[in-house]
Amino acid sequence: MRIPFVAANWKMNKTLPEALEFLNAIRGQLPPESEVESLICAQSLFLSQMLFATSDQPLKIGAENVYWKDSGAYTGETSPKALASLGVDYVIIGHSERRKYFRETDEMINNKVQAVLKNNMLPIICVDETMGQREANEKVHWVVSQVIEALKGVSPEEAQKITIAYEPSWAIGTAAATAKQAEDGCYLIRQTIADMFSDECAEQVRILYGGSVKPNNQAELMAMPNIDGVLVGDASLDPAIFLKLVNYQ
Ligand code: G2H
Repeated sequence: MRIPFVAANWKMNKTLPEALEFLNAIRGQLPPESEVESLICAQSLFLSQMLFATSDQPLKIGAENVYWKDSGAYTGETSPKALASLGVDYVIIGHSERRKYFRETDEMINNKVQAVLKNNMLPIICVDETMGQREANEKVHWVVSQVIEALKGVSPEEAQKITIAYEPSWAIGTAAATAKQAEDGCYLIRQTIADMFSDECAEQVRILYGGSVKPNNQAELMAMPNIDGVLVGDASLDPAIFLKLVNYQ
């Protein structure tokens, strides 16, 4: 059974005091991990303090990006080995903002996926689709190829531990996809996993929808058979709204 997953992507928001104030505000109000897995992904520079502040809470802490080499002369990058040493659980990889503003390619994303798995963390791989591609009916090719490229060299045992987030960039920060549009994208991703690995593996993989998720559209999205959770940006920045999202049941 796939446990529902509510993941916050704070992006480049909040200072350390603001992050700690948020964590204090949600303390003691999170659902048990056996019912809903709750995650906050934040800027790497204060993940260690966030982990320390939530060590007794049913909350996972994740990074928003990482480099693929464990060490070396890569000034300014974040090592996956160093992230893992903090106790970080998840790393978002290939968010559309990274693909767009930082020119991340499928090959770079694949390197990062492998580095995260090698360091015993779990990747949340984002796959994107623009409105232009949707209108030109290129969605199938585009989404499928991003999944295939991201998972090159990944073993079936590793593949079943990953999470994939379907985040059509036409729905980010504006109006969400309808539940049916989101389900179509997530279904396509699950079929791709089944084709690459096996039906059993596809049954294990959690697939999230991301793009303008709010408490008022979350339940409908998460009721879809292939949507196991949500990756939430803007709405996750307010503690009261985050609590609504994780306690949606
Ligand atoms: C998509 C999403 C979180 P938002 O970027 O990854 O952000 O919920 O603000 O659309």
